[in-house]
This record gives sequence, structure tokens and C-alpha cells, in this order.
Amino acid sequence: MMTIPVHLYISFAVLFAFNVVRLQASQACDRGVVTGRNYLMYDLNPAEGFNLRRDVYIRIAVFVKRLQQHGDWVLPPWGPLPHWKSKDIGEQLKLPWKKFFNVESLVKYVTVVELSDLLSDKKTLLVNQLIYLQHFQDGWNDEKWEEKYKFEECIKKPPYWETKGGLVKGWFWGYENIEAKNVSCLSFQGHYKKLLPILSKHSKTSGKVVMIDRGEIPLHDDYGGVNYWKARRSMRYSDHLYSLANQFRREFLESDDERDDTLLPSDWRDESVELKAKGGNYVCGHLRRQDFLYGRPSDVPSLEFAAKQLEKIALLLDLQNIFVASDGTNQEMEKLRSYLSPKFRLVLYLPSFETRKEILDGGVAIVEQIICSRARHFIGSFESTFSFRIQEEREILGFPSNSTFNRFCADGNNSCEQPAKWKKVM
Ligand SMILES: Nc1nc2c(ncn2[C@@H]2O[C@H](COP(=O)(O)OP(=O)(O)O)[C@@H](O)[C@H]2O)c(=O)[nH]1
Ligand SMILES: *[C@@H]1O[C@H](CO)[C@@H](O)[C@H](O)[C@H]1NC(C)=O
Ligand SMILES: *[C@@H]1O[C@H](CO)[C@@H](O)[C@H](O)[C@H]1NC(C)=O
Ligand SMILES: *[C@@H]1O[C@H](CO)[C@@H](O)[C@H](O)[C@H]1NC(C)=O
Ligand SMILES: [Mg+2]
Repeated sequence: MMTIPVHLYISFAVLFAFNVVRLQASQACDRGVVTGRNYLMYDLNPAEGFNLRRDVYIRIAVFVKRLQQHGDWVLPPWGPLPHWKSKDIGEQLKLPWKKFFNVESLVKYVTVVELSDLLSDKKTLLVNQLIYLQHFQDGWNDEKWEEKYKFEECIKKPPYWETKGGLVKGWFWGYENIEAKNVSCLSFQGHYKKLLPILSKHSKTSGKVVMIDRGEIPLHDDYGGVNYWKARRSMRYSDHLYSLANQFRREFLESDDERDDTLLPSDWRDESVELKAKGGNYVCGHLRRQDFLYGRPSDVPSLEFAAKQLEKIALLLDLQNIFVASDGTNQEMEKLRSYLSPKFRLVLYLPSFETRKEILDGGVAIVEQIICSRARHFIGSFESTFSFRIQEEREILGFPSNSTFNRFCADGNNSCEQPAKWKKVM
């Protein structure tokens, strides 16, 4: 039996299309010439989780928006992941973005195309240039940080191999029919926009496909700025995931968007700065376990101390319901329950097998994120991107900062440093 290296399961695709200059395109049309689109594809370090990948989506979406100013274009989606460990619900590969996100909403910021849609009418997708990003070998000395890039020798052998026909293949999200003409390693330090000269070179001719691997290396062009938030706000979840979360809130938490003032306009472009959310009659805690237990013992509380912190805020806010989102085991959650005073009710999202099979591990995590984003009060885990995405959602909904930018402290610490207030800009 062939064994597939673990990292292969983790990659996923987003594909952005950038295109020929708008002017040229319309002139070409006048002359009856059909101009093809240019596409940008990307992949990441296989080890990255779902929520960091969402952050990288924003980096690329904002960057592609800039490329779009050079022309007319389109863009696309994702695939499979690392913490998706369920073995009983089938393979979690080649999943289109529409499984988790509202693609029509994404498109209102930047044009995206699902990789599967792009492949659907092609026998083989040929990538004209595959750029494997790498950090400069000697990093940077703290004297002076500067933006720079340089095509050089690959420092580590990239995860591709040559075919008999002289083309290059790789994991490519499990698709057999993607091949690249040429791979080059690019040492890179800086923001995404630094890649503009390299990519706009390709946009001079149409029908080009450029792929960037290790897309987590370049930095945000507009970190925390208006474009960051636009791209972020465009990342609405799929209607189905909202409806599952809403059903759960109604049934187990007596919570809904009208009652809780968490209603958003159906189009994110109609959101206003004035939104004021109240949230449902429950506290939410995100308790990141697993690798965080080993990776950051001085920032992760024991279940007993987590229970104390949840009770304290529930008491202060006079709430009985405590919802917990976690990647912990069922045993851990039962232990947590045992530490809570019977005055409080621990509520967990435990979907049926059928639901799990349908929405998969990624969907379950998102439903929990939606529920937490509508709670009266939220406490996250230190430096968890899963928590960050909830905090952003609450910021979009207009919750008061002190109900959102909170984290669990490790045992014995009642005054650990709280997360920065990541305020939306519109
Ligand atoms: N269902 C569920 N999954 C979680 C929760 N916390 C973490 N996970 C899983 O673990 C992964 C953590 O990786 P990532 O998204 O990179 O977030 P981070 O590692 O916390 O920054 C998530 O993508 C989920 O698959 C949780 O509260 N509920
Ligand atoms: C591959 O791309 C590099 C960098 O753009 C270029 O120098 C090289 O000539 C290309 N090789 C082939 C075979 O096209
Ligand atoms: C948050 O701030 C508001 C107004 O400043 C205050 O009334 C409320 O009690 C605070 N909430 C918490 C949980 O500290
Ligand atoms: C509490 O946590 C902060 C970091 O958030 C740390 O600086 C401080 O030393 C900790 N205090 C105790 C008593 O452990
Ligand atoms: Mg992670």
C-alpha cells in the first residue's frame, strides 16, 4: 500500500485570478478577440491550521485586489486540513470553499474561482510559473529590517518532482491533472505587494497561471486597515452553517439574532460602524487543548482553573449558561463540567453523526465559532487564531470591547495580559 506523507493531507488551495488590463480586454472584445484570464494559485506550509489559512486568504485577497487595478479578474477557494482528525466521516480532501464559506459574499470583495471549477473544463491545468517562497538563509540581523527578494537556489528541496516529460508535479491538493512548467525559489522578506512586479509581468499576456507556494511568508499589505476588514467581512460562512448554529442557539441557549441584537445586513457592504450587539444569555469560552497543552503550559489553564474563570464572569453577568468550544476530548469536557458549580449549565455542541458527516470537522468548528461570536461575553485562548477569528466576528457585530478581547489565564494568575483590542476600521 502506498503511504501518503501526513503533510499531504494538509495542503489546500486558494486560487485567485488576476487578469489582463481592463482596457486591453475591452479593446480586444471590440475586435472580437476573446481574452483569457490569468490566475494566481497559492498553497501554504502544510502544517498551518484552518484559521491561520483564513488570515492568509485576507493577505492574498487584499493583494489581488491591488493586482485587479491592473485589470479585470477573478479569484477562488480551499481544500483539506491538519486538525481534522475524525476518521469516521470519510476523507476530508478537495473541499470547495462553498462547503464553509459564502462564495457569493467573497466575490463582492475580490473575484474568486473554486479550483474544482477551474479544473472542470480542462484536461490538464498547466501552471506557467511556480514560485516557491523561502526565508532568506541568514534571516535578517536586527540592525535593519528591509524588504527584499531574490531568485536564488532553493535552500531546501521543494516538495515537487519532475515528470518524464520535463514538467513538474507536486501534491497539488490531490489533483493529478495539475502540472507546472517551471519552478523557481524566491527568497522573500516583506509584504505581499512586493510581489507585484513579478506577477504583473505575467499579467501582460493572458491565460497565464502563476502559483505561489508558502503563501504564509509574505506579510499583510494592510494589516488591520480598511482593506483587511473588508476582506475579513466578506468571509461570511455558508448559509447552512449559520442555520445550524442558529437552530442550536434557539434550542439550547434561548438565543437568536433578533433578541440578541446580532443581526447583520445580508450584504457585508451594508454593515455600518454603528452596529451594537448585546449577545445571547450565555458566556462562551474557547478552550484550546491538544498541542497548546504542550506548546504553552504557562498560558493554558487547567480545566479546574478554566471553570473558575468561567463561573466568575457568569456570576458577574448573572448568566447561567456557559457554552464551551474546544478541541479537547469528551472526557476533558466532562471533567470541566464536574468542576462547575451546579448553579451553572455547561452547554456543548455535539452534532449527530449525520451532521458531522455532512459538515465535517471544519464545519463543526465553524458552528462553534458562530455560537461564541453571539455570546454575551467571550473568553478566548492565548494566541489562538481560532479565538482571533471569533473576536473579529464579535467586532464586526459591534460588541463592547470588554466582552470580546479576553483570554483565559494560566493557573494561579488572575491578571495575565489580555489580548490587544483588534478594532475594526471601516
Ligand atoms: N470544533 C472545534 N475545533 C477546534 C477548536 N479549537 C481548535 N479546534 C481545531 O483545531 C484547529 C486549530 O488550528 P488553527 O485553526 O490553526 O487555530 P490555532 O492553532 O488555535 O491558532 C482548528 O482549525 C480546529 O480544527 C474548538 O473549540 N472547536
Ligand atoms: C524558470 O524560471 C526562471 C525564473 O523566472 C528562469 O530564470 C528560467 O530560465 C526558467 N526556466 C525555464 C526552463 O523556463
Ligand atoms: C464592560 O464595560 C461596561 C461599560 O464600561 C460595563 O458596564 C460592564 O460592566 C463591563 N463588562 C465587564 C464584563 O467588565
Ligand atoms: C501572569 O501572566 C503574565 C503574562 O500574561 C506574566 O507576565 C506574569 O508574570 C504572570 N504572573 C504570575 C503570578 O504568574
Ligand atoms: Mg494553528
